[in-house]
Amino acid sequence: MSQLMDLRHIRNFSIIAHIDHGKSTLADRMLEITNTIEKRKMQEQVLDSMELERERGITIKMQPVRMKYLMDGQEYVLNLIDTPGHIDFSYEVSRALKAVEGSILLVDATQGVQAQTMTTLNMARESGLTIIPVISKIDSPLARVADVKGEVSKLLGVSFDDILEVSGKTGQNVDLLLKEVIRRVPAPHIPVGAEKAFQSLVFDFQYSSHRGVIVYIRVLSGQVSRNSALIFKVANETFNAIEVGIFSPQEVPMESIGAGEIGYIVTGIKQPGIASVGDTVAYERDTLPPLAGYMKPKPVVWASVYPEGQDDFTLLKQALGRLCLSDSSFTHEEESSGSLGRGFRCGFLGMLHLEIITERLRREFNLELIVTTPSITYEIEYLNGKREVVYSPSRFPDAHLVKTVFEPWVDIRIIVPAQYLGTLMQALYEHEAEIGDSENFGDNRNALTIKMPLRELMRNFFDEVKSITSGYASISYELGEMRVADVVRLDVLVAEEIVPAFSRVVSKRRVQEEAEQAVGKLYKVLPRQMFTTKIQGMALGRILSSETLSALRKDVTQHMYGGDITRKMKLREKQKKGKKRMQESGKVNIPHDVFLKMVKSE
Ligand SMILES: Nc1nc2c(ncn2[C@@H]2O[C@H](COP(=O)(O)OP(=O)(O)OP(=O)(O)O)[C@@H](O)[C@H]2O)c(=O)[nH]1
Ligand SMILES: [Mg+2]
Repeated sequence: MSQLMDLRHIRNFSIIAHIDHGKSTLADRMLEITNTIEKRKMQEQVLDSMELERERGITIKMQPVRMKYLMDGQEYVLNLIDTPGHIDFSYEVSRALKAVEGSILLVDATQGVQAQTMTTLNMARESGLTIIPVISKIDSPLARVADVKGEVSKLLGVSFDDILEVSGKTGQNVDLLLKEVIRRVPAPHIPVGAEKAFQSLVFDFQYSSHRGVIVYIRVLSGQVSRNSALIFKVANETFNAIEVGIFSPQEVPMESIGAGEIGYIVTGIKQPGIASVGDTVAYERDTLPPLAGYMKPKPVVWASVYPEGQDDFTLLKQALGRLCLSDSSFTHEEESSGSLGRGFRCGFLGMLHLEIITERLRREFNLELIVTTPSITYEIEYLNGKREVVYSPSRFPDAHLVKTVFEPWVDIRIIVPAQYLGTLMQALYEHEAEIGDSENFGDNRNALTIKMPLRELMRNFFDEVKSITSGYASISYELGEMRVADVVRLDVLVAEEIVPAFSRVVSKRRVQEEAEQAVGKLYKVLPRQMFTTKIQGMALGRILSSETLSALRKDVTQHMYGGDITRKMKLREKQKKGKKRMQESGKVNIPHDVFLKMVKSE
């Protein structure tokens, strides 16, 4: 039996901040100072190990890592969890916060307090964590350290002396920060009444094709070793620990891990749906009730995902099952649509999340996909009294059947420099927003609280605000209450047939404009067909806009120059496949990139 850690010498903490404020870069320096990663293996934002994280320079998934640090002759174990800053991945942050006792709240000295600074701070406070305020990027020539310290001191109600100043780039003061983590963050303590039993909270998981689900756990009490007979308390499923270990940041097997520690258990479980975040892992014989778990996040946007060829349906099903074992915030269920065949209705926590999941499907599973226009959920009260939640626009009922429609609203926080307030107000009006409190932030910036229909937030609100404020505004939001909505279904018809993938629900007052836009866009991106093709926008039983695509009589490959024969063959293959689908879906072949182009904003 290995020597278990003395709780007094363990500190568990996370780094939280607005996107890009330097969390992962600060973590790099901590890993260096503590010699956790060899110099030659070091690279920038080393904890961002996913291909997409590296390409985009953002953190998508939280990453725990264990470090050792010597202070006053005593060795401490520091478990750090680096978290993502983007709003779509807030669920990662909230889960990480339940596994630690303290958080470093990082604020970029060149940017100041931003919307996600406040959101993540509130999350940390709700979890009762000790907060260490830190100003980052103090090396930058654009750093405004004193101003930003002022903002942070006001936000937290602390004195300037309590706020640390660091640079993740040069490493300045990072050593000092580690010492402050040891001083300020409380050591873990064992919950009363559970001293002997092994209890651990699953805060994340990963999937390995050889070893099944690997659960990431925070041990609350007791200890766990390899071969222990364990149980998922909520799922009520037993398994044997194939391996237990810690993160360095790669998995390092240990004989056992004990109270106060963060580590992993290899479960060998291969089927989806058993392991879930928030579940409690305990000894099989244990009789204590499960720990308080996590709230399941509500999807914000929905989109249907279909394989380009129906032969890939099974592969897509497996791929989605696998993705659910590495991303607990993503949901999917089977559906079928006339023209697209069998596919899945998927729920995402935002547009970036949608983009990341569909990109992972393409890359990790080599799947060609059709993704329908993202939409949100509506609650319908029919004239006959029936109520139903509709989360596919093509299933949104005709107006004459409906008594009332309810839609989700969001609570938004925007931080914006005062000079942009005027133009921002105009945009808010156009997006049907209700403006609440406004707070002066010092530094000539305002923090606004706003309510808006989620439908309007999804109508490119982020990009619009970024552009009218030259990138100086930051936004965060959370789902709020349901309210009565004045919306209708807009259908797009190609050759007089509704294409369900293009249907959407729009505000009644914008239906004409939306119909024109949708038809205009499709007119631009749809290849010409063998016959004259009508493209129409229809709502409330009326055609609102129409364009006619003239006929084409040539083999498309003639347009290709370069004479690459394999490319031509491929195209011919595709055309053949397309023809097959054309018969299935009626008259018109809509290539999958047209669906993509329709989804993408201009
Ligand atoms: N000058 C300067 N630049 C920094 C510092 N820390 C980070 N950066 C830069 O800021 C950008 C974002 O850094 P990251 O460490 O990825 O930020 P992050 O908070 O982890 O970002 P997300 O995880 O996506 O929210 C990168 O271009 C870094 O090089 C710093 O101390 N000084
Ligand atoms: Mg990061």
